Amino acid sequence: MKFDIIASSLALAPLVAAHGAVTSYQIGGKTYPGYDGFAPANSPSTIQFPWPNYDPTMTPTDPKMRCNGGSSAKLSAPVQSGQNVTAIWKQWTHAQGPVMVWMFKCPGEFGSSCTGAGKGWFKIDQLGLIGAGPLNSNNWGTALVMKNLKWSSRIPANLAPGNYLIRHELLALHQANTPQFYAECAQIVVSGSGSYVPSGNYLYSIPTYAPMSDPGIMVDIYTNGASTSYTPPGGPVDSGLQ
Ligand SMILES: *[C@@H]1O[C@H](CO)[C@@H](O)[C@H](O)[C@H]1NC(C)=O
Ligand SMILES: [Cu+2]
Repeated sequence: MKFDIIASSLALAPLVAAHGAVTSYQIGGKTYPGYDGFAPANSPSTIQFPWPNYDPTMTPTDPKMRCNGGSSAKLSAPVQSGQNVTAIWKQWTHAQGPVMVWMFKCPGEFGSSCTGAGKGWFKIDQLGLIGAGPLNSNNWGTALVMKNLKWSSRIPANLAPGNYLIRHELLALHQANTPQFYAECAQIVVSGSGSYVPSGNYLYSIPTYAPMSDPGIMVDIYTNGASTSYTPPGGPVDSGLQ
């Protein structure tokens, strides 16, 4: 009987095999379930924006680029500045490409007034090549996600308190010049006594924070396999964040 159950659950999810999505979060010792796109439509309320499936977004201009399709969540999670947010993936299968973690400060409440629209996204964390790589190796941020199925980022200690979206983005580069973006968003309420929010050149709209032609997006990791240099698209983390 056990075999029957395994076989039928595999049969129901034939497209799941090659991709992935953030499926839960750990914050301050608590686990917050994410949305499960493969669950029944009455999936419980989550801190995460709903998303339809594990499929990649293939171009940075696609509206799905922002949060894999969703635009708000029913719940939010509290986090103190300086504390970590850990994203968990049920599965992840690509070992080449950067991990980028972004935040967006809501002008006010969550919901329709905080969908992540506008030039308000900034990075808090990213990892492209580990050490010297090279490009055709498994020395990449996403290889650590494949190994650990999680990614932990510190909410900057000096970040101004408020309602924020946090967006975990994996950019898979295993197909030459065919980038695959995987991004999910969640709602977090940051507390603390900081007052810093990145501005100017550190702020981006999603979509489209970089063009398809960006050298961090349009990459052939095989032809240039020995290269030891790679710059993730969307600029650096603001060094004013502490
Ligand atoms: C918190 O996140 C930082 C990266 O921002 C990481 O270096 C550190 O190991 C994380 N701490 C924990 C306890 O996971
Ligand atoms: Cu995939």
